[in-house]
Amino acid sequence: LHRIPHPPRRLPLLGDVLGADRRRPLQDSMRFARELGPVFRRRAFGKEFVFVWGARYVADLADETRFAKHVGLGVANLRPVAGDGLFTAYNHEPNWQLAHDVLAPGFGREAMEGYHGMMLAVAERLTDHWDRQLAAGRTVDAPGDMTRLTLETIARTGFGHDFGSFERDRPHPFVTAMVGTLSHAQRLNSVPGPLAPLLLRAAIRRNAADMAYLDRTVDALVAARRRTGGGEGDLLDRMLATAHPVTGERLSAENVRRQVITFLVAGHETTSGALSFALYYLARHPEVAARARAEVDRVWGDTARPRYDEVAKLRHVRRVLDESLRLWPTAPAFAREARQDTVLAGEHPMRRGAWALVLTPMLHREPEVWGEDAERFDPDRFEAAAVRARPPHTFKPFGTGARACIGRQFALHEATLVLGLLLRRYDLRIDPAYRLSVAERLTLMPEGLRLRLERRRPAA
Ligand code: MNH
Repeated sequence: LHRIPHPPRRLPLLGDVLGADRRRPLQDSMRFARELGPVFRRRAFGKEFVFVWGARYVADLADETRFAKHVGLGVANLRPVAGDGLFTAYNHEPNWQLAHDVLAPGFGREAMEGYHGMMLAVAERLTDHWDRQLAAGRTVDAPGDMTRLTLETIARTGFGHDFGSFERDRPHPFVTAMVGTLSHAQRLNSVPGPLAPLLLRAAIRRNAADMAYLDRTVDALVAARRRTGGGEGDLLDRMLATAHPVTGERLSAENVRRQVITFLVAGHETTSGALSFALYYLARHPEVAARARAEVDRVWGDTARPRYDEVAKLRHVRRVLDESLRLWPTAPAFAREARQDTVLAGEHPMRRGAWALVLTPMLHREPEVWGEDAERFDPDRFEAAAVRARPPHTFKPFGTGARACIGRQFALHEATLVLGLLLRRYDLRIDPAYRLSVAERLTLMPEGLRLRLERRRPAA
């Protein structure tokens, strides 16, 4: 450990928190990364945290035989909310494998095809909403509306539920409570553990109320399904009724509750951010938007409702999305722990259980991989030939290994579909004075991003 660089100014008790931006810990770590290099450490409240972003080291951490997911920091702080749900489960908890095996088919091709029509219906609620804003001469709140869209999509496809997000002026209370618990989990890392009850008394009380609200929402949703019987084989049906293909075991009622919260949160917050950043870059780079739009026109033509298999054909739109996720991977870090005593990249000895945090936005800016112009937005980096030329494990917005994102295809399908529909229908204009500001609540979101729309052509 002593060979790993750390910031020069260290306080006896507080460590490296001096000058730290407690509201933006990720961007703060990115600053340290640029100063200190591909592996560095920060101390906070007597604990030492190791950060890794150099491509060589991340590739080594991706070796599943020697490393595994570590449930720590922000993820661990979500345990009271998401318990042993898929995202927050410890590797050794039997409920992880059980739920993974039961729910994985819910993200297979057949299931995805079944979601497509519902995704399209929700996207049309978005364009109806945007048409009304446009007619009223108003700009649109891009992150707010992307959150409306993605929450309705996961609620509808996963749970047959409608939050009515587009019929509300303010975010649904579920969203407010969720953002509350995510922000709280992040804030817990910025105070010394033992002092948290004292320093965050009011916040802890508010968090308890937020968690209770999430629980109540989910319990009502599950009770309704138990009353009315099956949906159409959606995630909730699988959670309630599907037995493990080998052991025949089912998820317990308490575990179902944790999974529903997990999917409602994990299933919309990061996709909303990804869509919002993509809209930001499209509005900032009209030439990129024009090229993507030309592709939509060519591939979809005037088809009002593109079919499932027509979405993946939007290759350039997908590259816009990938490039946005490169610069701002909306789940911006993941932790890896050593399964046994080992040496990271032949350099840094790690004991069994020792862990490091991968800083994805910095991995995605690693000059040796992405070039000296890594800060520049350029979807062509995801041309097939360029992708093939890059070493593996250099683009990791969905994490890695057995615990990587189960909703990856779901998110990519939904986001590509929606970007295609929006590009085809509107010109996106951004206030030239807007400067990208990235808000953090464990996940990333562009802050204060408003777009002015222009209708491109009459309704298809
Ligand atoms: Mn998702 C895990 C990013 C969309 C459900 N997700 C992860 C991880 C990352 C991630 C990174 C791994 C975290 C870790 O190693 O600690 N997820 C994303 C991003 C998007 C996303 C960037 C959108 C863009 N995720 C979705 C969607 C769903 C979903 C959509 C559900 C419908 N994600 C999950 C679940 C896990 C996860 C569940 C935990 C999987 C596991 O550990 O088995």
